[in-house]
Amino acid sequence: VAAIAETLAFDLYGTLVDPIRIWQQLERHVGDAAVQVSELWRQKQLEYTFRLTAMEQYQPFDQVTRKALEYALATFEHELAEEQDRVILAEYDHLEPFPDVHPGLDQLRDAGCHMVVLSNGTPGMLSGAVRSAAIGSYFHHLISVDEVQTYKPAPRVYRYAAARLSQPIEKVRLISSNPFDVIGAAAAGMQVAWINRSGSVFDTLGTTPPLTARTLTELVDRLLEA
Ligand code: LAC
Repeated sequence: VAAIAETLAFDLYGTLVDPIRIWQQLERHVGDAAVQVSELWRQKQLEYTFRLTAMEQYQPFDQVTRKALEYALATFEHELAEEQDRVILAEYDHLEPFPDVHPGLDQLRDAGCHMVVLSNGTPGMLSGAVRSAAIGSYFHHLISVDEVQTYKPAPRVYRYAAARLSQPIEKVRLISSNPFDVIGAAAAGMQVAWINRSGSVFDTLGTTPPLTARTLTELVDRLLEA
């Protein structure tokens, strides 16, 4: 295998593990509304992080995730008993990896990439998620924004990650499916790659990154060409 001498910082939710497929666990509680609830849950979760950052405040991601779930359920006129709520939130630490994740990470590791996770999740959420998805061994560190008490896409997050890696920021590449994360990392001076599994339109707030791939296995080819 040809060598790729890169330091890669991976986003977690939406990039390595799928936060929408949790609708399968929601279905027995909310029936047909499950997909819509899971989508609104994710949307509200991110909106709350952006708002906290704008307010220069911080609440840990597990709390933000719980509050966003309550909002999404209430919107579809569902209220769950505390125990059901707890069960669903526990499922959030067992999200499924996308099918290309294991083969992609295998190839990137074999090519010599130095890989870490950089995520909004709390340290507990990160270790739970990577353990459940069986991807922990690929990563040298699980870097949580909790260590700087502010959310992506604040530049402080990306600068902190580069400092943790003892690398100049322009030597680190953020790998994310979330355009807001890609644009934020690029604005802070990182290299980036966008994983666009669903063939979406990139956010018009920024320019589509030159390095875009549909899957992590395709990312390997793109990095070899670069
Ligand atoms: C994360 C969110 C942004 O993992 O998906 O940081």
